[in-house]
Amino acid sequence: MLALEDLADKVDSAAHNAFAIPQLSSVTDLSLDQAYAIQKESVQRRINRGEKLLGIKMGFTSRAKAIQMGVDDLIFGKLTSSMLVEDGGSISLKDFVHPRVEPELAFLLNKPLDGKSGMLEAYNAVEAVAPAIEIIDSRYQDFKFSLVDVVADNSSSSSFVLGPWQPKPKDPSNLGMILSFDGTPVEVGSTAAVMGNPIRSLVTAARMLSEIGERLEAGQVILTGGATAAVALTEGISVSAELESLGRVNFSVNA
Ligand code: OOG
Ligand code: MG
Repeated sequence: MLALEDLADKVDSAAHNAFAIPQLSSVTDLSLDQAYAIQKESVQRRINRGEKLLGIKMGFTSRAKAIQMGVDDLIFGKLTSSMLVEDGGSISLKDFVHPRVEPELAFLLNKPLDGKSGMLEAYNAVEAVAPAIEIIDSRYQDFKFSLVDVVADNSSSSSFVLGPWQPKPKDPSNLGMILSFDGTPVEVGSTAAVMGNPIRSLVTAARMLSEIGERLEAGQVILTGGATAAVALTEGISVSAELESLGRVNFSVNA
């Protein structure tokens, strides 16, 4: 059994330097608790480099994502300041291993949420919503992993782009979303695909964090999970996500 700190170094270094590594589960047995401990250690390395914690991303909250990756347990990861790409900004593929994008609904909180919060409390804690694109990037070879591997790798968190914050809709549970490359739709879905209602993803994030003694805080951003399968990025494209009644968010990939 390798020390969890060594495994955290491994995933952190792979993410920081953009290279692929074998799955941790191919060299050692890990429990889910140990995987989250590795995630915590690796995020701590980012904080030690001066990054700020901005929020949480939820994973596998839609069937489309669970089927695509072959994992159907809900997971979370941490979002930090170095991951934020400005709306309309650009990225370079050399900073990633094999990045993919997925359209998401983001929430901004105006109060903390604990693990006992229900749907109404969670909705009331939402200050604003925004269309978002998550750029996921597994550090594992061929983008293949087991549940414990992906959790240890901060749930593939890599970058995210937020559109303009908007007042929350009365009902965010069935908003159409379109992911486009160079203006051509590549995935079409609905926020309904995210646990029937993205607010449920927020409730789940609060519950899962409370199980490890943490809490969602006011000012944090929650990415509620990809509503469609993720699509691989290629050089030189422009990527946009449009959410019904909430507008759009976009970025481009350098040629
Ligand atoms: C894991 C991250 C899943 C989502 O929105 O479902 C995720 C992965 O697919 O690599 O971010
Ligand atoms: Mg995601």
